[in-house]
Amino acid sequence: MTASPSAEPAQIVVRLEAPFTDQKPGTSGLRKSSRQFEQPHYLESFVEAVFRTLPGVQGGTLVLGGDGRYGNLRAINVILRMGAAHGLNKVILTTNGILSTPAASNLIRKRNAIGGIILSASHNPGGPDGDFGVKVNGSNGGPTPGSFTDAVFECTKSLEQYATVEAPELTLVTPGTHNIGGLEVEIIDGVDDCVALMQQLFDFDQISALLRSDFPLAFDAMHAVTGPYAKRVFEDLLGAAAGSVRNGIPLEDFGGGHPDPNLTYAHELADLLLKGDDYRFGAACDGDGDRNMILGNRCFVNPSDSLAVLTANATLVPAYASGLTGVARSMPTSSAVDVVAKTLGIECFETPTGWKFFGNLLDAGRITLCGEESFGTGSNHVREKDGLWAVLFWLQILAARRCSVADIMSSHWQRFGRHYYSRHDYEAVPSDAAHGLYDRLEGLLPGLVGQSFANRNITGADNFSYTDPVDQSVTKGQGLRILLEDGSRIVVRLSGTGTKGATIRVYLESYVPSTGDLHQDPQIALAEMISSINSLAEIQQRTGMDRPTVIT
Ligand code: VG1
Ligand code: CO
Repeated sequence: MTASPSAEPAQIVVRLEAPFTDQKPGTSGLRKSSRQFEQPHYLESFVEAVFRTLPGVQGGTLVLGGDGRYGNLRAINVILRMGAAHGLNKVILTTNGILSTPAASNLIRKRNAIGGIILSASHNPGGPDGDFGVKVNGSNGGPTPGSFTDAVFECTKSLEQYATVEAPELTLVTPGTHNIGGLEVEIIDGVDDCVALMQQLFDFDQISALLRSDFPLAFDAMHAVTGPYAKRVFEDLLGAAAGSVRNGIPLEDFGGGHPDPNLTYAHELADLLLKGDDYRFGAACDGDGDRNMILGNRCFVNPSDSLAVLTANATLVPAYASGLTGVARSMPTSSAVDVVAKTLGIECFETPTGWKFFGNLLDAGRITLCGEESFGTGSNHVREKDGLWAVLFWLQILAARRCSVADIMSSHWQRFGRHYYSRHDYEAVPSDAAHGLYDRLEGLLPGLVGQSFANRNITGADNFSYTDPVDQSVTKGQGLRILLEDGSRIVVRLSGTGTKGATIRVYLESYVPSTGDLHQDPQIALAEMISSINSLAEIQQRTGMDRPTVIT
């Protein structure tokens, strides 16, 4: 441990020539290109607004880290200096500034911090030509609510100056304690606390017995944040073969890849599992470690189904052995989990897209598990989705049931029926074209009820609005829904995380009961709905794209 001398550093007030007007956070924090973040004072403006808005900064403890992308260490040092100027008492950092989003959530809770700042643009590419992002979490460990991000945005729009101090750069290579004036900077190993939490939740001996049997697994960290965590957990502690964790060293540009664990961007892993027979289990996580993709031999697990399977099998995990209080899913996520919740006799909530909407339900003890179709699953152990946790949950189920991933899916559908589901993403669409398409479709909605669509009647069409059951706050305009008479539905949304043009997301869902055909290709099962929404929304004409960028 080293303690640097703590002479009171000089306070500096920097005046802005003009405020920034574009610092509105999206679905998950402020996300912009690295170049935008490199403009003089850009990061500082947002951080100043955060420090002025977040309760408890004076004398408080803050957790700080990121997914290791280009700009991470620079941003950490900027925030440390500004934190010192704003009277923070302590900042908890992790070695090399590497901290996954769920690990940050855990640290905030464990160390009674006022919150955390996570430097990540999640699954967006990194590097000088990629994206950077800043997420702010509150004292419960979860993403701050819309009321907070709105207040931060308002503050940035009229910001005249920010405060910082002079201090030498920290390199964060080794654990230790430093001081910047009255601010204590504690650097810890970020993996330890996360591993300890996982060991409390899961039966590591049972999973280890599985992994030490004939059960080769491949985990793809995509050169992003989960590498060090995954190596410790899967290889060092659970006994998976050395090399099971692939692309395990975090790189500033994620090795040039797109750290989004789906069939398109994690195709190397997908090919290993879906086209070959060397592995029984495969998983990948995203840039900041909160997403997960689960694969079995010749089997892709749709994330909506994954949430349903975890719910149905939760009592196999020690932490959930006594059952779940309730579950929640985001609106575009399929209703597969609803059917399980009904069978279990527990509450099931439908929230808007984004993890922040689960926070109140988790804090109030109304739900134990929650998830989104976008490869996010989590529980009340933290207040973020948690990629590694989801992988361990699946391994625990496999260790207890000793069957293949494909068997688990088949038996699940035989019991609950199958929700055929797919998401079609049209990325980097010119903003005007995307908004034109969306606005036109919204305008059509009132006239759609009673009309025929994909050989079914439309029974409802609206823009989803949510009333939080805990604090009664209302969130409107969360996505266009077209509901069909047989429970099928189509949802159209514009992404709130993209940085290039606009991304249109089309979500398709259709239920087949356990007596129906359970083993179709979802693109075929949903084909009629796909072509109907394409023509109704004029997707091809308006985007100029003849197929989606990503199909899940
Ligand atoms: C996307 C997903 C959403 C998720 C969000 C943040 O948002 O659809 O489900 O919560 O990313 O995840 P959007 O607005 O682009 O559809 V992460 O891993 O980027 O923090
Ligand atoms: Co993420």
